[in-house]
Amino acid sequence: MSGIDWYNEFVDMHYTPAQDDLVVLYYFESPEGMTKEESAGRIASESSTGTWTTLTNLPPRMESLKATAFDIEERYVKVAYPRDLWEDGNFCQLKSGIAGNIFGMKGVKNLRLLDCRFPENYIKYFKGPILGMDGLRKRWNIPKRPLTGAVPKPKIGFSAQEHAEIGYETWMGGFDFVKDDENLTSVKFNRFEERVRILAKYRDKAENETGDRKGAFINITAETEEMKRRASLIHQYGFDYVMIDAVIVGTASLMTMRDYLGDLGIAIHAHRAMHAAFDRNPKHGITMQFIAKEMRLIGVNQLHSGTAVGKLVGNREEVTSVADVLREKQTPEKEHVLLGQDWGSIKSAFPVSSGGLHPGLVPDVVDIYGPDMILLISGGIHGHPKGTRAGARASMQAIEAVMDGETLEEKARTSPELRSALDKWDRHTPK
Ligand code: CAP
Ligand code: MG
Repeated sequence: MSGIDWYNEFVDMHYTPAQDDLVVLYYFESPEGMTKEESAGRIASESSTGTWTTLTNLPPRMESLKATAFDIEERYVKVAYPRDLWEDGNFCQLKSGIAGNIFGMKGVKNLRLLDCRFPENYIKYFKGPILGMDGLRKRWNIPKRPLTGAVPKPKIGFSAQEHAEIGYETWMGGFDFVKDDENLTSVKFNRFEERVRILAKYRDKAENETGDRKGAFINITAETEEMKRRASLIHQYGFDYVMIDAVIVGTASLMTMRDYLGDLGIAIHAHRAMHAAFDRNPKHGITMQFIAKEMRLIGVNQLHSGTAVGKLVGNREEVTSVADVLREKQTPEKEHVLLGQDWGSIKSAFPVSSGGLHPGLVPDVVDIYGPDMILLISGGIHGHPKGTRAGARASMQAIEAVMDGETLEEKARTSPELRSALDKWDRHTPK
């Protein structure tokens, strides 16, 4: 090493990743006056064993722990990280490395973590989902069609009793699940304990009247010990799902909850609120597919992944990439988007499509995802001219049409609730 810095020692275009290297794909832009190689060297260095200046008396081990930027193509760089850099089973430490200081370096104008490919001897330390998609379909006896749910809307403001009554109407309209919204936890006018108790009462009523199993994604988001208490109450009332705002509670808390809930046989519905704070900008931040990879490894059973046609950002390519990460045994490689990933024994997870949907958009969403998904239609049922139960019925009629290869117009001839929904929204794509 000579001179003031040694970043160039973290770049080797002839390097071939070892079998058990972790490989990360980044998008980056160099600042004025800096070459791609100089930026790439800084990314590899700062996320592994480097620092800003040359050092003296380093132990020989240091050389074997260095990351290597080995494939720089325009604004994309692949960096290989030796497996020994990473603590077994500690996803927090991984993010501190590959998603830590480097985002603030002056050596990049923009930086986006696109994807990370994990070797088998890294993923084997993670539990993954307690049940895969097949296991959940079996548990709920819903072999083929999308599983359905809705949030009482407006998202917050109802009392526990009012919330549960809307939930009952949702279940009676044929939906499988009633979901809390991301910012509904335990507030003065809707205490958690009361909501669980009353929802259980209406669930039992709906099950008795329909003969179908009915469930709920009740939001336990809070400090971790409190989440455990709320999960235990949910278990006590016979529910076998919880909802967690997974990005907000964070990696450490989610890992704790995966362990705790796994022992209770409870599945996790992961809401992704706050993801757009860092995955929306195409030039800087962290992609939703990387977040999805983390969530599947840790072990959520389903994760919001967008609609492409609804009210929130996320185009078709992003939505299908996230779905591939969650569902496939082998996630395919997509240049500059996804690194291939063999998931070994990690079970699959359902993508959740939600946000601005209504019966008229069901064909589009099923066309994008196929039927292996959780379909959440909330404003799109409560805004139905004949109310929640009719709105849920209209959505189920739209799903039936798609599963039977019928157009919505054909189906609407014998489905008055669908007809009313199409008369109000047609194929409207909300902004
Ligand atoms: C949808 C929703 C969901 C969003 C989250 C909302 O309600 O409940 O939180 O879908 O976005 O609060 O907007 P609507 P994403 O069906 O009434 O729009 O799924 O993209 O994470
Ligand atoms: Mg919501």
